[in-house]
Amino acid sequence: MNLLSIGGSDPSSGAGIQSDLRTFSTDNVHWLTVITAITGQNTLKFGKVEPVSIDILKNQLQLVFSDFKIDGIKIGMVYNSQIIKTIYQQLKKSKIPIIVDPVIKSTTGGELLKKSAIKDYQKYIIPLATVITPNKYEAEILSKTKINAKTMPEKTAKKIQEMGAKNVSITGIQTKVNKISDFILEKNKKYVITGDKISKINHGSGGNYASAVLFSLAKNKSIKESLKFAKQYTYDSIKNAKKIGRGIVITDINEKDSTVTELSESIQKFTEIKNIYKNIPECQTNFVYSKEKPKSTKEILGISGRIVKAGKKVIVAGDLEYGGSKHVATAMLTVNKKFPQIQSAINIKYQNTTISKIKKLKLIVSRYDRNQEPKNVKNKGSSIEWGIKSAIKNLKESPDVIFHNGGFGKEPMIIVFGDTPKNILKKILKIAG
Ligand code: PXL
Repeated sequence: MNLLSIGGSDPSSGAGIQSDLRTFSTDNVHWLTVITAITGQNTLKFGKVEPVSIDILKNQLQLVFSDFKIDGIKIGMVYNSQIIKTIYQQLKKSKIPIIVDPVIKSTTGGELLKKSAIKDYQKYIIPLATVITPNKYEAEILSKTKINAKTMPEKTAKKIQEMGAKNVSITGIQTKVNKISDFILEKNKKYVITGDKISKINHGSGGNYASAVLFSLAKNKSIKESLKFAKQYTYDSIKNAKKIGRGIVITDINEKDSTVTELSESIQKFTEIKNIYKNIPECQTNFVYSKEKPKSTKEILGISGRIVKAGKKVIVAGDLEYGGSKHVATAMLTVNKKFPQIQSAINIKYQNTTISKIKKLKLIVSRYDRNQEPKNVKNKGSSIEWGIKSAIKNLKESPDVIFHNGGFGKEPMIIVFGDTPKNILKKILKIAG
């Protein structure tokens, strides 16, 4: 996926464009960049700022937009009114998610948005936002209201929303000791996301938060899911912050593969479903998840062993590995070629009661008949690919479930498909929970 970061250059690489380039590289994200200003700074102090000329700003925007398919945009430092208006002209008709990270002052005190440009920022940049992510200080400046230490900043968020931002997340509201909360105002709902506080003055956390929101939204996750994901991501980046220079620490991204994190969480939850052991087939269960557009089963994450039954308990035998599953991964890969949004699958025991539930729930279900399998397919060992292909041949929408009733010496099987492991869990809870 291609994400575009519009912002300033920070030679310490703690924030700005350079910081974004360090995020989500293990998740196949290619960052495109449009530089608005060059700053001189280190971890001790802020030096000078030089905005780029409008001519080169326009040229960067035009060449980036005329070539690449862009899945989402983050706007950071914009500095002055001319830059603001130029960005607005380019983005005003955009349909992809835009995260606006209001960058006003650096932790070391540098001015990143000119006072004279605040009005134009409100008029042109804020309305572009799918989500705007000010901290408490930035929210106060943009809304010209003070946030009371005790109450949640609903009024402030509402003011920013009235300026045109679709969704507002005001971060870093201290509510309890050792806890830090974000106040969120969506179109018709408000809520608070609270997490543990780490008291570390750092360089980079605000930008990390905004790019994580963008990454998640560009993957079609909901606003709430994306903000929760970003909060955890930011927490990890602060926890992992490093003293690179002689001044404040620079946040660091744990290069934990998010595919691994998501799948292992869902496997854990799967094993905790009540009586789930009744759904484990003789050949055991595998649960797979892949990044976008896998080329082979080697690019699909699965359990190198299986999820196995041990009495009435279910345990995970083996580790998560790319290429860890053969059968379920092949089934997923085959579906993915026709329906690219399907990136996850699990196999469960065939039971008539399960099939009846699936049919009642009006899920999209298809089947294949192993007795129809041509001999050359069997000999080649490509039964699953053949079966799944024949099951989806006439489908117009992506399948939730594909099953077969078995064959000579072959156990019947149900495979559940979804875009993410979480989505699969939801289906499993309905049909087998
Ligand atoms: O984190 C805000 C930020 C964004 N962009 C640039 C910065 C800073 C903070 O210092 O320098 C270029």
